[in-house]
Amino acid sequence: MTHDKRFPLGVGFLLAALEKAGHKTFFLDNFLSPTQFENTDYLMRNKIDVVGISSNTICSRHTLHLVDALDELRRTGKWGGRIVVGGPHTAVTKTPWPDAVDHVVIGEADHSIVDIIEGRVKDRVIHGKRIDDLDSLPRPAYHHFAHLPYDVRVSAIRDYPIFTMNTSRGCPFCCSFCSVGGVWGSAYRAFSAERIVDDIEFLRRDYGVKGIFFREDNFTFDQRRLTEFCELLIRKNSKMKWLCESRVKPMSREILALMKRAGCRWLYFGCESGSPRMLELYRKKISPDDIRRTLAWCRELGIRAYTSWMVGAPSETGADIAMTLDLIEETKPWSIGLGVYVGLPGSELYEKCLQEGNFSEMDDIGLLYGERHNELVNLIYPRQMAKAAMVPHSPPRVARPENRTTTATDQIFARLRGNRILTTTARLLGLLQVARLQCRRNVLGQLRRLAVAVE
Ligand code: B12
Ligand code: SF4
Repeated sequence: MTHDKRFPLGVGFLLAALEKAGHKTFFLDNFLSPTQFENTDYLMRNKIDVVGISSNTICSRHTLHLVDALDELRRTGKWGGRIVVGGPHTAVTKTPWPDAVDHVVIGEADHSIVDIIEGRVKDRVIHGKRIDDLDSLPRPAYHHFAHLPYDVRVSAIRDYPIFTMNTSRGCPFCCSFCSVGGVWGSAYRAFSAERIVDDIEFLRRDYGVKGIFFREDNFTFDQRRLTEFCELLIRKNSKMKWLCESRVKPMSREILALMKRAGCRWLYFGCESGSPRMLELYRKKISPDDIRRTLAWCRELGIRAYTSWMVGAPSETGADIAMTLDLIEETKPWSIGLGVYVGLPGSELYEKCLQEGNFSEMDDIGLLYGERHNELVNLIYPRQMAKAAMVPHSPPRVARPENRTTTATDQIFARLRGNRILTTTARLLGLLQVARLQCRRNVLGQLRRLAVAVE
C-alpha cells in the first residue's frame, strides 16, 4: 500500500456539490489518520444525518467495519442517520453490500449525492450519471483538505506546497491489469485548458501553491487540450511548476519540449515491463522502443521521469524479468518503482486469472495473488513494506484451484534463486522504489555492473 497521502479529490468534488446546494458538510479521512469518530459523539454533536463513505477495494474491509459500527449506533438508538457508500470499489465488488447501507452509488456521484441527500432517490443501488461537461462541476472543496497533514511535497520539486488536481475522467486504453476501465469506463472527458488554468490561479491565490500534481490516469491523452494548456500557461507567464501521469506513447519530442517550457518538471510513466510478450499480455500498446525513445527525450529535455514496473504477473518468466531489468539499466530513468502484481477486480487480467484458476490465493476482499507472491514481496520490498504486502492480510483464504495452468513464478524463482546477482538487483530496485531515490550516477553504475552479469 502506498504511503503517499494526497487529497481525496473525488470526495472533494462531492463536498463542493453539496455545499453549492446549500448543505453543511464535514470531512474526516481515516486513511490519512484513523479518526475513530464512530466511537465518539461526533455524529450526534454535529447533528449529522447522512454519513457518506468513500471506498476503494484495498480499504473495503475498513468500510464494512465502519458500516457495522454506524449501524450499531442506529440499533442502540444513539444515532438515526443514513449510510451511503460510493467510490471505486462499488463499481467492481462482487459481494453484496450489507443491508445497513441505505444507498450504494456506482460511478460518478456529483449529481446523485445531492439527489440522495435531498431525498429525491428511492433506489438503493444507484448508477451515477456520467458527466460529460466536467467544466460544469464546482472546484473540489480544497478548504476541507488544505489544513490537514496531507503530502504537499514531491521529491522532484524543491518548492512546496504542491497541491493535487484531477482534471479528467475515464481512460480510453484497456490495460489488462488495470481496474480503471472497470471503475470509470473508457469515455475520456476532461476540463478545458482554461478551466485548469483558472483553478491553478485560484490555488496560487488562495493557498500560495507553488506546484500542481495532476493525479489522474492520463493527463496528456488529449494532445490538443495539452497543447492549449501549455500555451496558455506560457502566454500568462504563469511560472507554475507541475507534474503529471502520462504514457510513453502517444508522445512526441515536440510536445515534451512544450510541456517543459510550460513548467512540467516530472512525469510518471507506467512502463511495466521490458518484455514485449508481457507488454502484449498487459495490452499496454507500447513497446520497449517506445519506452526507450520517450525516456531519452525526457533526459535530453531535463524532465524527470518516474517509471513504474511490475513483476510476478501470471506467466511471467525469469527471462521476462531479466528483460525488464535490462531495459531499466539501459534507459536509466530518473526514478524507478518496482511492484509485485496483485490482481484487482474490474481488470481483464483478473477475470482471466479467475477463469483459468491461474492464481495461488484470493483474499477476503477478492484480490488475487500469484504463485509465491510473498516470496517476491520479501525479495523486492523493504521489511516494513513487505510485511504489509504479504497475503493473506486476514482469513479466510480461498485455496488455489487444482486446475491452474502455469507456474510462472516457479521459473522466476528458479532464476532469482539461482542467480544471486539478479536477486541483489531486485532488492536494490525495491529499495529505490520505497526511498524514491533518484537514480544517481553511482547507483546506476552499480545497477549496470549487476545487470551485465545477469545472463
Ligand atoms: C489520486 C489517487 C490516489 C491518491 C488519493 C486517493 C483518493 N482517495 O483520491 C493516493 C495516492 C492516496 C492513492 C492511493 C491508493 N490508490 Co489510488 N488513485 C488515485 C487516482 C489516480 C485518482 C483519484 C481521483 O481523484 N479520481 C477522480 C475522482 C473524481 O474520482 P473518485 O475519487 O473515484 O470519486 C468519484 C466516485 O468514485 C464517487 N465517489 C467517491 N467517493 C464517494 C463517496 C460517496 C459516499 C459516494 C456516494 C460517491 C463517491 O463520486 C466521485 C465523484 O464523481 C485513481 C484513478 C482514478 N481514475 O480515479 C486511483 C485509484 C482510485 N487508486 C487505486 C488504488 C489501487 C490505490 C492504492 C491501493 C494504491 C496502492 N497500491 O497503495 C492506494 C489506496 C489508498 C487508500 N487506502 O485509499 C485504484 C482503486 C481500484 C479499486 N478497485 O478500488 C484506482 C481506481 C486506480 C487503479 N489503478 O485502478 N490513490
Ligand atoms: S494503466 Fe493507465 S493507460 Fe492503462 S488503462 Fe489504466 S489508466 Fe489507462
